[in-house]
Amino acid sequence: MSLDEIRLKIDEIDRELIPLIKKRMECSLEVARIKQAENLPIYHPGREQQILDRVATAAGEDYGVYVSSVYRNMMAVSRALQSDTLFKNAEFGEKILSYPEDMTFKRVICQGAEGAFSHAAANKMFPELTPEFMHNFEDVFKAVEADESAVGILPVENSTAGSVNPVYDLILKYKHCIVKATPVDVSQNLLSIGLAEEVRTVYSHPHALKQCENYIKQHGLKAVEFENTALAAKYVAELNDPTVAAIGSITAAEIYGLAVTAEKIQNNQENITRFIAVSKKPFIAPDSNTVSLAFTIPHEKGSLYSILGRFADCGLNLTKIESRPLGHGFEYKFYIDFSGNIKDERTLSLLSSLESELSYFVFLGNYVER
Ligand code: PRE
Repeated sequence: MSLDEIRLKIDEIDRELIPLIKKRMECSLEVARIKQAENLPIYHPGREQQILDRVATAAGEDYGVYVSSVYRNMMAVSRALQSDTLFKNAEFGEKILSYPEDMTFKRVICQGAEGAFSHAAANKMFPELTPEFMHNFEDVFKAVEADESAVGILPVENSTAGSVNPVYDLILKYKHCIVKATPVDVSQNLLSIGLAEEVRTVYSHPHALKQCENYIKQHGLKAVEFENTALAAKYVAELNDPTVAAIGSITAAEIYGLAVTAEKIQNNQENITRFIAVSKKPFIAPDSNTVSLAFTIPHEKGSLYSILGRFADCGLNLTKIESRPLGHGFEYKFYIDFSGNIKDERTLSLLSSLESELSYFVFLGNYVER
């Protein structure tokens, strides 16, 4: 048989399959109506396993695993169809669409000290406000929790050092609304009172030390972790010892009276940190372009795959996926960002469905990222 002939045969088989798939979907919707009336969950893992075992046996050794893969997908689609059609959570959509489009903050809160990269992020996102500094990340969340007019600035990811896991854990703990995000160019510099050649020890935040690992190794320096780049600069200025330096921003050098003895010492010259702004009260700007969510999924084969597939089916581009341990066994909460706006009907419908299907689902925000 030629390629064209085989393809004709496939087309013919597909023509036969479609009415059967549609018939199966109609049955699935009937099941959903019963489940809705009896308040039963959409997902029935026991029933799915029964079907997967049966079809694998029926398809035989050569095709069993492939046929069960087709069915695994088909049942994920069947669940999506059920929730899109019947379980659409109007309450969730109405709540999100009722959020205001803007908000005026009176305070902006960062972690660290003046001259920290959070300071630059705060100036970029809220230039009209003078930042206040907290000792650690959790204090930023607590300050936002206590004051609705305060917005908190937090680093979430660096292009060299990766995710800032403690911040992801706090996002999931406090569930504040993410209202803005921005990338900040991070140039690390050697800051001291003397010459670069005199330096033997460097103090900085663990991420900054990691970003400058090559420089530290090449110059045989002793690296000491400090809470924050700006606080390290402040400490080094107080020590007044030319053998000790901080790694941080040029602004930190200016603020604490240190000399910039070596510039741009980070391994990767394109070193960027992504910062977010969090608020206790939500707002969604009309031109928002990023959505953040957190959820848990059933501890079942293929469940992450099928959830992520739903985003792909809606044409949504995931820009971040992070998993954080739940604290018992190896179960995780997933945090995701994707490009989009919840005013898009398909996006809102997908989120509404997931909200009603998943046992834990948190909408963290839809905001402008630039
Ligand atoms: C179906 C879909 C979802 C359930 O998780 C199990 C099976 C299926 O498509 O076969 C149907 C259904 O909802 C059910 O049998 O409870």
